[in-house]
Amino acid sequence: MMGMAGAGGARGGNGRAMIYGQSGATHRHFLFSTSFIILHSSFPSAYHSAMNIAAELQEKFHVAFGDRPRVFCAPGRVNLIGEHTDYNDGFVMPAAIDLSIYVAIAPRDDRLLTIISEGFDEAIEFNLDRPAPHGNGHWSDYVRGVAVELMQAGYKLRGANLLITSRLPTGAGLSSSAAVEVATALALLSVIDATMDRVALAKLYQRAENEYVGARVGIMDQFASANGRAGHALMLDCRSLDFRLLPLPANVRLVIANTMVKHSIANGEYNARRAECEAAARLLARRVAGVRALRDVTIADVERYRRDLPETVYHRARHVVSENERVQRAADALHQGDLPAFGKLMRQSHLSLRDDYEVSCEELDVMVEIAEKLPGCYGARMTGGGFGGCTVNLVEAAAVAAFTEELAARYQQATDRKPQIYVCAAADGAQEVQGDQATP
Ligand code: GAF
Repeated sequence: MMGMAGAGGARGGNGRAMIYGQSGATHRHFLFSTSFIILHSSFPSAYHSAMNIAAELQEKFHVAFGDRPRVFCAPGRVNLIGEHTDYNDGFVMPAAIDLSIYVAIAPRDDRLLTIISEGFDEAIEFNLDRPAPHGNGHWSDYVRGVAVELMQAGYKLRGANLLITSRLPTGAGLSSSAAVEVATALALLSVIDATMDRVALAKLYQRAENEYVGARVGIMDQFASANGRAGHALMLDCRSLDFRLLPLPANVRLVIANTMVKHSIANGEYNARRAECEAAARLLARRVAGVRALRDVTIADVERYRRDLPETVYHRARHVVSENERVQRAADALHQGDLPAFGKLMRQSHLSLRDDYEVSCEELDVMVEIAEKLPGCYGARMTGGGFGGCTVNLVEAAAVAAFTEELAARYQQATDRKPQIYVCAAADGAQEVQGDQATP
C-alpha cells in the first residue's frame, strides 16, 4: 500500500481520538495539519481545497525540479456494500471519497521517470527502456506497474519527473494504491497528449496490480477512483463493467471509522479467499449449467450442492452469492430512499463477512457493534478487503457530531486504540486540478 505523510492531519499524539472533517471548529477533538482537507459542505468545496493542495505541490515541484508541472488527483473509495464480490464477476456499490492522492508531472528530455514520494521522503529513478518485469514490494511498484502496462498497451511514454503527495490514510483499506495508479496513469498520458477510455484504464490498472504488483485484486477500487461522481454511489456490474450512479440522500453522511489495525491484502489471505471462490465456481459448474463464476450461482444452488463443497468453500460461496443479492436489494432501497432497509443490509453484509468469509477482526466487529447502537446510525459494516482497516457508517447528518464523538470514545475504551474518523462526502473521480488558479 502506498504510504505517504500528511494523511488528513493524522498527527495529534495527545492521547485523544482524532475526528476529521466535521463542521464546527470548536469541536474539542478537532486536530489537523496545515494540509488538512476540510470535507464538510459548510466549508469551501472539495475542489477548492484540491486546488490549494495542487498549488502547494506545484511550488514544491518547482523547488525540486525547476519546472511548472500539471497536477492530477485521484480519490480513495469507500464501499457501501458488495464486499469480495468484484473478483467473482459480481456487484459492488462503492463511492469515491474526498480524500485523494495528487501527482504532479512535467516531461523530461530523456527516458527516465524520476518519482519523489513526499510521504516516503524518497526519490527513485526508472528507465522506461529497461523496465523490471515485476514489482519488488516497493511503494513505487504501483507507479512503475502503470507505466509498464501503458507501454504494453502501445503508448509511447516519455521521460518525466513526478512528485506524489497524499491526503488519503494508508493501510486503512481506502484504496490508496488504486488512487496512486489512477492519478499516475492520467499524469503519464498527459505528457504525451494521450487519453484513454476510463473503462479501458480501469482494466489496465487492474492488470498493473495483478501482474506487476502481484495482488490479485478485483476492479472495484480503481473503477471507483476513476469514475466516482460527487453525491453518488456507483452500482457497478463487475462482469460487464456497466454502472449506474445512485444519488445519496442529502440528509446522510458517510462516516468512515479507522480501527487503526493495519489492513493489508498482501499477506496471502486475500489471494486465498479468491482461490476458494474459484474452487467453489469450478465445483458448482459440474452441477449447474453456465457457471463461469460465483456470479452465476443462486443461494438455492449453493444449498442444494452443499455436499459437493468442502466446508470452508461452502461458507465462502454463501457469502459471495448472498452479498450479490444484498447489493441489488440495497440499490432498490437507496432508490426508494429507504435508509433503514439499506442499513439492515449493511448489517447482514458485515455478519456474512465476519462469519462466512472470515475477513473481519475483533476491532472491526467492536466498531460496528458500537456504531449500530448510536442514534442516527442507519447502518455500519466493515469496508474493503478486511483484516483491519475501516468501517463505513451511514449516519443522519444532524447526528454526525455526537455519533463521531461517542463512537471514538467508546471504541477507545473498548480496545485501547485511538481511532481516526473521517466524515466524508461522495466525490468526483480522478481529474486534473488547476493549482495555478488557486486562491491563497
Ligand atoms: C480490496 C480489493 F482491492 C478490491 O478489488 C475488492 O476485492 C475488495 O478488497 C473487497 O471487496 O479492496
